[in-house]
Amino acid sequence: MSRLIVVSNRVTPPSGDGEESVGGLAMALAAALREYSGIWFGWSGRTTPEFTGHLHMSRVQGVTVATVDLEEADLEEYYNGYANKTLWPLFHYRLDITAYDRSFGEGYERANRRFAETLRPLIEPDDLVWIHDYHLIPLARELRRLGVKNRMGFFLHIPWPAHQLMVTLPRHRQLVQAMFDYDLVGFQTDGYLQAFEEYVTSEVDGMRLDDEHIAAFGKTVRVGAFPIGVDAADFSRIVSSPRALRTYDVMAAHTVFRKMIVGVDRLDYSKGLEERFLGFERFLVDNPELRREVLFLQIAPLSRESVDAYQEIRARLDALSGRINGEFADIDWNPVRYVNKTYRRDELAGVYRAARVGLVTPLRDGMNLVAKEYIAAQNPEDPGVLVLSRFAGAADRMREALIVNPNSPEEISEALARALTMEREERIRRWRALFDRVCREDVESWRDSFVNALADPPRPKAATPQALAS
Ligand code: GDG
Repeated sequence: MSRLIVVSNRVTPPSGDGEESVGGLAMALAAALREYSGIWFGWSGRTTPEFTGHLHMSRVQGVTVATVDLEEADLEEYYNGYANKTLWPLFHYRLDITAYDRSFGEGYERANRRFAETLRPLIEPDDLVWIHDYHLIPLARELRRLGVKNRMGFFLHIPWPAHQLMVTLPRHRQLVQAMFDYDLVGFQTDGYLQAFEEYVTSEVDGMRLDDEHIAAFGKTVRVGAFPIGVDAADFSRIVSSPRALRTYDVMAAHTVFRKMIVGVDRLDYSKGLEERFLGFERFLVDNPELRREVLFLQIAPLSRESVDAYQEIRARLDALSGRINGEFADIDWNPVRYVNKTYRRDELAGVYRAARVGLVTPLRDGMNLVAKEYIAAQNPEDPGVLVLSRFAGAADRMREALIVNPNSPEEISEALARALTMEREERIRRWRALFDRVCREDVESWRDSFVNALADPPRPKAATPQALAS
């Protein structure tokens, strides 16, 4: 079996003490690398005044980890800049806060070049190279420039935006062209893959050759939808760990005579937290008889705090939760409990299990792993109900959830009322179908289907001269 080299911006292997970092990508990659011998390469999370290219090598929980420090300017222009102020908002349909700053684009190219130069000596001839996410789109191009001939795959964890949004990005063509230096490009859903195809066919005269291949810029790339999953078996196991059980008991004690609604999200404007709070407020107004029977717990660990938009949403959520509690609280009850702390994974499992409703309402989300974790953690005899945004990639394959438009407080309110009053029989029926799929389409099957496709591609039909020339 070939060695696997996984590359992602941040490298956060499991620490083994339950204190894993927050973020879907880290969760998934830690699980993916457990099975393969190989290397996980990325940014150390540290900066130096000048770039040195010095590699830090270590071995953590059976995974060889190689990291490099970046220069301070890289942090500003590449990470906080192009990645998190340009591509993240644009790909999540937030044109209004997308920054198109030329220095960000230059920093992005520079950081990708530096990653390529540092990674190059670690790559052996038979290695498969699997590059992750929007921070690193041009990495294969830079590695090819340095002579790397290995098979290289790219997986995009976030949505691919509609054509008309994509073209608002200066130098969008160069960014897309860089994707054709991969052998395989994976998206979370068929919808994102279609949006990519639409860009390529209408903007740069590319063409689809067959079910799995697209040609443009004189090259052919294999493409596919590879919906990411969670480590469902592990989640079902940790839900009965001592710490998960204790957390469950604590939550149950705090919600005697009440049902808990839970949301768990990195504090990010794409997650629809404001709209969710407004939907919950609507529910309180519309359902006076259910009002005192519920408690809404929102866990939202802080992220990307040096980006202004994240500070702004934090301030707005503080105000909104205060307003709702101010309006509805009683001497023995606060409707909203809003916390910005990070919890251990086993504690989260206990919280999910204690919640009658999992409220997952992003405005846009590549997949959303919380929806799947919530399902994995439920008690089969008395499961809760998942309320899920139609704009999460997860909604494609989780139709037994109550699907809502997160922009509509009325839809959120109605779904909450329905979830809270749903008979056990219906809850079990819906949960069973969701659970079976979450277990089948887990992180292992995601990893294996991507790596197998990368290792062993079917031969594409020959591209037409027209497509190859464009
Ligand atoms: C990106 C894409 C895609 C949250 N709070 C705590 C905590 N978390 C964990 C959750 C979950 C992960 O963070 C969040 O994953 P999501 O998938 O919901 O979202 P993103 O971080 O935006 O991930 C997303 C994903 O990549 C994978 O491809 O699904 O669409 O945006 O695992 O449990 N974990 C701990 N404490 C917390 O307080 N330990």
